[in-house]
Amino acid sequence: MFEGLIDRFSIIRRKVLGYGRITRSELDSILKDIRITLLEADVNYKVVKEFIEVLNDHCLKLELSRSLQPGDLIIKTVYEQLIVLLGQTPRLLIFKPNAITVISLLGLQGVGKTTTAAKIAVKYKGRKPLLVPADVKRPAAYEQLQSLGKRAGVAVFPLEGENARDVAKQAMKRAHADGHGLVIVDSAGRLHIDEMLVQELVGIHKVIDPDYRLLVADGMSGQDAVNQAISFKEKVGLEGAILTKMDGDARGGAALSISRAAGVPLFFVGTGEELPGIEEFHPDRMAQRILGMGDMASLVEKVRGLEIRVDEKKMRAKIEKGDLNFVDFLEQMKAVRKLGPLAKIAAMIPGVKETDVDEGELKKVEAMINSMTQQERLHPEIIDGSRKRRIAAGSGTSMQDINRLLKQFKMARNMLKQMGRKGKGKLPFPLQ
Ligand SMILES: Nc1nc2c(ncn2[C@@H]2O[C@H](COP(=O)(O)OP(=O)(O)OP(=O)(O)O)[C@@H](O)[C@H]2O)c(=O)[nH]1
Ligand SMILES: [Mg+2]
Repeated sequence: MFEGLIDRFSIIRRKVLGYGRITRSELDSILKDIRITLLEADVNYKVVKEFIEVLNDHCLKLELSRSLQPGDLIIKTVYEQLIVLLGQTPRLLIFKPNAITVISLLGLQGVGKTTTAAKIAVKYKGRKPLLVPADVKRPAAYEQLQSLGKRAGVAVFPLEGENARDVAKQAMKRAHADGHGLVIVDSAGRLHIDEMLVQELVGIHKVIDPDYRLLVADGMSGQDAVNQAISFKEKVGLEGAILTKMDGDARGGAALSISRAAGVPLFFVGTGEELPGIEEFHPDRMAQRILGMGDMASLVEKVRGLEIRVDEKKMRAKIEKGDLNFVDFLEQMKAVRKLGPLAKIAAMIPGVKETDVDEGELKKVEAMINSMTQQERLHPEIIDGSRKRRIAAGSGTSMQDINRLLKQFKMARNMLKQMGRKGKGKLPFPLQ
């Protein structure tokens, strides 16, 4: 997400932290770099102008000349102001305890409404969601929702009738009767915001009385997404927005502008075509990510969300004794893989970029371990020359690859042993 923006900010950050003294001219140069970076990321120019002015005011109040580390003060200020720009506090869905929470998803054609409806249903499956197809224009739309609902294992209200408003009305009745705690209404998209669409949405909202009217917009469409938010908010009313396709080459402009320029807070971002590809939007975490400070909180939550059950006690004892083996290693690797592509996960760790992780190399490692016998995995020290040759042939790798893997494994094992002995704090990811 936002690779270009993150790269530019990490250069700025290094430059700022490298200054021993920051006077007016250095500050001007820093602000200029930030301005250009934001404009290149397609952030609304008015938002950029205001942001730079605010930063300037705040920086002038810092006692830069007296500080031994003026760069830190600037970075902290940029971080704080970025959080404000991104909407300050995370907007989370609040569920009513003894009533149905109703979400209406609306937006233009092809932005990801139907997919997002299913993603939200999966995320809050415990609330017994009901997916409602209020898209009667396109026959395939209902089938799409139905098949997504099936994959997600959640109920989909059948499309009865030709009027979206009637479908929505019947669906609400059903939701009450069947004890659903969450209703997600997927509406039809159009190429433009026209009067028909507005009337249809207003009509649906009258019968479902939504708690959240959320605009779904394509994160890659930059300022268009912001303009859609402005129009829909004015014509239909909005509680918030969801930006999809942030896994693509979205430059960041929409996410950084929408809250300030449209007055519409961001609730979620879509990060993939698959059903788990949705994340709550946390301004502080996003600011950390943009500034290259890593995103440990998101990472920890992701790991928790997937409930990887690693027997920590057992693992810790093994590490302390230094008898970690390739079976444990493979298990860990598989557990981490469940979270998604390794590169994406690694990019949440401070100082690691998505491009730093060579998936090919990791697949090779997996192939080599798979070619070992169980005995070899449990006792890597028995792997001698002829075993190495066999493993290399079996995994389509070379002797050098095997030697490198064994050497790295030994180093990692010793390092973990030392860290484990210290006994303080948590084990490093993914063993925590
Ligand atoms: N990469 C990626 N693709 C997404 C994401 N969200 C949706 N898509 C894809 O975008 C395309 C359109 O998604 P839909 O959910 O059908 O969009 P829609 O807004 O319901 O479309 P209409 O009902 O035709 O207006 C599909 O191919 C989805 O797989 C996302 O977060 N990332
Ligand atoms: Mg749709």
